[in-house]
Parts: sequence; C-alpha cells; structure tokens
Amino acid sequence: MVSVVINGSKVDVPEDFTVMQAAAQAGFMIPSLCSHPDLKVKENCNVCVVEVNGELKNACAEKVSPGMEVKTFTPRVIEAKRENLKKILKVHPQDCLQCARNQNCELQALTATLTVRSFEHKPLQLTKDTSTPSIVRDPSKCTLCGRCVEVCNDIQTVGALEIKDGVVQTVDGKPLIETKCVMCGQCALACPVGAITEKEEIDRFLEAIADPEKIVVTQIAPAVRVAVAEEVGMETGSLDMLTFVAGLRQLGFDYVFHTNFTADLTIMEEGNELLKRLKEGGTLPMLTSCSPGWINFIETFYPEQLPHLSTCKSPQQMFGALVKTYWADKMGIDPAKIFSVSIMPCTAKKYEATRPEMRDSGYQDVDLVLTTREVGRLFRMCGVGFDKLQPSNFDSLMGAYTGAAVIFGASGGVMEAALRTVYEVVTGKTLEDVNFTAVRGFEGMKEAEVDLDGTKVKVAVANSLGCARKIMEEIKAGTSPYHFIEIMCCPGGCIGGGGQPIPSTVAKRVERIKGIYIEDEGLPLRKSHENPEVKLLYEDFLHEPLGHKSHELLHTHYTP
Ligand code: HC1
Ligand code: SF4
Repeated sequence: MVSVVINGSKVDVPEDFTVMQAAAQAGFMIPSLCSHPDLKVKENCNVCVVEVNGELKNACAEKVSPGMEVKTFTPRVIEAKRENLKKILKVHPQDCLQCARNQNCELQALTATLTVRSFEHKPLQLTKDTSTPSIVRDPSKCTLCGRCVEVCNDIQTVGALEIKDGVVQTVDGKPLIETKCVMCGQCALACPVGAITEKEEIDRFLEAIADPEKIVVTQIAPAVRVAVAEEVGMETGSLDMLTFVAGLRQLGFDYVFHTNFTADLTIMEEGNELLKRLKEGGTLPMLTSCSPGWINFIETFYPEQLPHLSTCKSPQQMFGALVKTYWADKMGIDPAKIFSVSIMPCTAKKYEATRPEMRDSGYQDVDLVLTTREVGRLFRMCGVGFDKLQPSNFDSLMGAYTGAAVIFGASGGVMEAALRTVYEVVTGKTLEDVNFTAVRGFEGMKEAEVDLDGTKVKVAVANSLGCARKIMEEIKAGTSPYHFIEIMCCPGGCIGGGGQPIPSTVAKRVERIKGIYIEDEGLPLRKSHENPEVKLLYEDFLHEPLGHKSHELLHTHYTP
C-alpha cells in the first residue's frame, strides 16, 4: 500500500493505483471524457487534469507514489480542465436537442459539471455516414476519445475504424458498409456522445401503429427485459415480464409474443442437427448461428469455414418466418397485413432482418427491428407508467417459453439450453440438475465435456469477436478439440448487445446476467422440449425437427 494525500486527506491505496482511483477512494470523483471503466487509459481529452506535487498531470495515467500530494479542484486545476474541455466544445456541433444522446451524453454532463458558461464555437461540418441499416456515424460529433477504435480493433478485432490524421475515420475513408464492419454496435456503446448511434426507426413504428390496415405484432428478445428497466428509471432486471408485456400493449401492439418461443424451437432444430452431424460424420465442430454480428464476422473473415455454421436461422428470423405462415394461417389473417416488429438488444439484427435470404414466408419475415434503447424512448414518449399497469399475458401460439430460452440472452445460455435438451433426447433419462454452470459467466472462453451415455461431447463458449477469432484460427489449423461451440458477438452475450442501454459497462452486464438466471430459476419449465406451444407447432405444422417444413422456413445457408 502507498499513502497519498488527496485534497488534504491521507488515504492508503494499492501501489498500482492511478491518481484517479486514489481520489475516488478518498471520495473525490474526477470527471473525464476519454476514460471508461472497461477500456485502456488514453490521455486523449486531458480533462482529468489535477495538481500532483504542484504540477499539472492527468489523473487517469499518473500512478501514485509515496507521500504524493494531490489537489483536484484548485482554481488553476479547474481553469486547466475547462480550457481542455473548451478545445473539444469549440468544434462540437451544438445540436443537442436533435441528438439521440440528448440527456445521456458525457460531454453535456461534463460541460454542466465544470460550469462552462461560454466558449468559442466553430463546429465541424462533416458528412454523416448512414450507409448501414444498423448504425449511423456522425464524425462532426467525434471527440477523439478513441474508445470506439479500441473496442472495434482490440475487443472485436474487426478493425473498421482508425485514428488517422488526428480524426477517427473508417479504414480508407470508405462508407462503413464497404468496410469490414459487422454492425455489432459496440462502438455506439463506447461512444461518450452521439457520434455513433443505432439507426433510429421509431417513426416507422409509429406509422405502422397508426395504420388501421396493419396488424402489428412483436417479439421480445431474451436479453431485453432485464435491461429495458434501465431505460425507464428502474433497477436492472426489476421490470417483470408481464408488466413489460402490458407496457407494449399500451404502445399499441396488437399481439405480443416472445423470441423465447423460437429460442426453444432453435434448440429443437439445432440440437437435432448436432446429433445428426455427430452420427453421420457431418462438419464439426458445429458453430451456433443466432448472433448476426458473428454471422457477419465469419462471412467476412472466415468464409471458407461457413460449413461449420449450424443451418438454423436465428430465433428472430424463425419467428418472422412462422408468424407470417403458421400463425397467420391459424388465425385466418392475411400475412400481407402483418407488420412484424422485433425488439432486440442488438444493432446487427436490423441488418439481419433486411438480408435477402430472410423472406421465406413470401414477405420480408421481420419488417422492423427496434433496439432496447429505442423501445425505452417509445415508453418515455408515450408516457407509459409501469407502476400503474396490470400484468398482461403473452398472446398464444407463439408466446410460451421455458427457462432454457431465457438464458439465450447471456453468454453460455444457448449451449446450456442445448445440453438440457440433447442430454434427455440421447439418454432418455431425466436431467435432474439442469444447471450447467461451467458454461456460464463472463470469461471470454469457457469449455466443458458432457457425457451423453458414453459419448463424450466437448463444447466451448465464446463471447466477443476477439474470442471468436481465436476459435476460428484453431478450426482453420485443424486443432479444435470441440464438437459444438457457441459464439456470441458481444461481450457477455446479448445482454451486452450494441442496442442495449448506455452505460453498458462490465458491471452493468454482470447485473443483467444475474437477472437472466433468476428468471430461469423461477420458471416452471426449464427445458426447450417441454415448451407446450413448441410441441403444438410440431404436431400441427412442422411435424418433426429437421423435416421438410423446417428446412423451408427455419434453416438457411450462408454462402461466401
Ligand atoms: Fe440474442 Fe437470440 S439470444 S441472438 O443474443 O439467439 O439480439 O436477446 O434475440 O435471434 O432468442 C439478440 C438476445 C436474440 C436471436 C434469441
Ligand atoms: Fe466496429 Fe462493431 Fe462499430 Fe462496426 S459496429 S465499427 S464492427 S465496433
């Protein structure tokens, strides 16, 4: 431990602490723009400047030393902080009222905190990049903090962004759609301002709801419920599912269903696909195929390995294909009138829904994807008061789900759900303890071996594309020891998706994961093959997993 003096108070801190960490321990928060709890120290904004033994230093980078004297708010320090902030404010547009990050912007907050009341203003006017269906980049708003570049290059290993000639750019200055960007939206989560945001589409939703000819249905992704609470001023995970459903009915949805229904269905199809590959010598390891940022990644960086992907569409797209066929038929509704909206934690889902392969119902299977953040905005816009709402049930035929589907939202969940079903299908025995804890958690890579009546199946779980890349290099080298691998694009899985509430720090992701497993444990059914509406779907429509109808509607082939 080292003793330092912060604003006259002595504090003992670990030797590797920075001045910023020591000050926090002493009860003094030092505002900054480029620092982020999960990312490297950058020293790009210089707003965290403090006096260390009489000299101005950046608190984020300066390490503590014995007897150090730190002053965090002398007139000289405040003046230096303000001057550094004014350099950023000088070129930053002042269109806060029109910005998606209005009221959730670190630059706004910092300007208020430092009581900056006037500054010279010559804003940059650069062209917005709206080339992808998922995210929008507005370089005029960039503060050069460098967080997006770190996330894209170091965590996701995509390398679509770089700092060149003193500005953040796409590689070679191309529109984002022409780069290797996988549309994961992790850069939008890291951005302190509105320089990278989701492509907001709430007006398309409002138009659909106002159209009397349209029947507007929705599906909610597994990772949304725990996080949407954060958008409406509630604790993570504290909005219960049926009150959330009631809120969606307030927004005007005609029918409310759950992506969990098709997550259970995915397990039926994908589990059987795995067993078939194991039995018939198909391509192994089999890789999960539900995370669209991951699909974009394998298509871009490892196209020759596409045969490893499961042929299952994602639960979002299975739902889209079924709602305009099976459900429309059962309800006697013209599928042309159905407007299918999915509520997703993900920006890449917006792209997935527009893929030309995703029209097996004869229509665009999913018409509109709203992120958790956009739905939060709609709830606030429409003034939905959750404390006044009576819980409401999901609509039938595609609304039932099990705990196995709920855990899809956390890294390891698809694998655990698959194991719960595959074990019982292969062994014919009841799985007493459904908790495969070895595949849970936030670590980048997890692995387990499962004994299926004498057949040892080796599985692995990866979250983030940096981890996916390691797995793909092993497969490429022919050294992968696994039979089945779950890969999720975003750190922590979908609970950390690019469309989730901001901040989405590691601490927030851990809380959301906790909420997911609490919901799983509280449900009466926790194995996908026990879902009564999935059973009905097979009886009435699909007849068997991997059957003719399933191939037509639920499976696809991605080609290089
Ligand atoms: Fe996901 Fe999935 S779990 S990909 O993370 O397989 O987005 O939540 O909806 O489709 O079910 C996302 C979440 C989601 C799909 C499912
Ligand atoms: Fe990189 Fe993902 Fe952002 Fe694209 S969306 S620029 S891949 S972090």
